[in-house]
Amino acid sequence: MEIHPLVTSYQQFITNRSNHKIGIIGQPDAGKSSLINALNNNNTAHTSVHTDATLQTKEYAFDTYGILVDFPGVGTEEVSTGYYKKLIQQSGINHFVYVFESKIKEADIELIKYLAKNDKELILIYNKTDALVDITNHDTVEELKRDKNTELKVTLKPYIKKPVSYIFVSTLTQEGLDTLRQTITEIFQAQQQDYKEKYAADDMLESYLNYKAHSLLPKLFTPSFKEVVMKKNYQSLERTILNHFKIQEDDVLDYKKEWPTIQEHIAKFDHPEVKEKVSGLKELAKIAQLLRTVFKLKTLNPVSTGLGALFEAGVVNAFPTIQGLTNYISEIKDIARKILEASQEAE
Ligand SMILES: Nc1nc2c(ncn2[C@@H]2O[C@H](COP(=O)(O)OP(=O)(O)O)[C@@H](O)[C@H]2O)c(=O)[nH]1
Ligand SMILES: [Mg+2]
Repeated sequence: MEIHPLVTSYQQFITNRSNHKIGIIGQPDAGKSSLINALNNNNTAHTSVHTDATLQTKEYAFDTYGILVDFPGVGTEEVSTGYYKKLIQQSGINHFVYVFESKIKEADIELIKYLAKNDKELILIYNKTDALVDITNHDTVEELKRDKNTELKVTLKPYIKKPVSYIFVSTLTQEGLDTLRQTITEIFQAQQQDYKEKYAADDMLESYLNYKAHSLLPKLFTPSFKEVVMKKNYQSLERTILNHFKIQEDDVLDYKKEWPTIQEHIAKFDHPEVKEKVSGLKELAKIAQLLRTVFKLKTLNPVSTGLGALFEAGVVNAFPTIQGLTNYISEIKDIARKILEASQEAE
């Protein structure tokens, strides 16, 4: 079935508020990009023999949900630790795979300290295990790995409370790749679960609808708002509102018995008795109150152009018009809510 454009827009809204990324960071030339390729079983990330080729982050789809983000190397001439911290912060990512291939360096410690302080989750990787050999041939590979873990524990003890150890991997021999793939898959599954919970949450739906109402303002209260109102050309406003909420004719027919119009809503308030009660300054105050509630506004700045023009033109009793307009918007918002509620149940 075709996905409703409003549903697509809500999905994007939730995606933007959910984590679905894992950052691959660590020492230069440690094999970060190679790991992304190995995990994906295809060659997409750019790897390099000489220096770390990545200066910016690059994203690679891991599965239908998760994205692996390739970072530059930590502690190179090109990328200062300050710039690196900024990259991490801007990414908004919470989970990181930190890749080592040699002794832990000053720059690594500084970055890990920063990550721990910012409550980021860390998976520690020791790559190129195939090259882990003792030149004097005294120690076995197992002993070398144990020493590496000891170095890790001792060095990171001041910064990370929980016990730490490496996942030993090699993109060359495939060692440890299944374990790493499994760990990453579990993180993405948890993130996807979180996405689903957010998608189904009532308060997320309300905050999306409020965001939609809010972003409708500049489209309605344009400099031509006055003309539209004076000519009672409400269809153009209706079209703007329907388009903005991505509501189609079929939707209106599905969820409403009658076709709502602004004119009809205005008529309900355009009685002489109602008119007499509100006038002048009092009217302006009422309009302001109404708009603040409907659009969740802190100030009236975004609508002042349109409203100002209305009052300059001496449109008396603008209250029924604004009331009719906002009631119409509420009705369309209700249809949008129902469409999205149906999609929440279908999830
Ligand atoms: N021996 C060995 N070399 C590797 C391994 N993984 C990557 N490399 C090599 O390390 C170099 C740097 O790899 P790259 O993925 O570009 O590292 P990045 O800078 O961390 O992204 C390349 O020449 C890779 O072929 C590994 O597991 N074993
Ligand atoms: Mg790279």
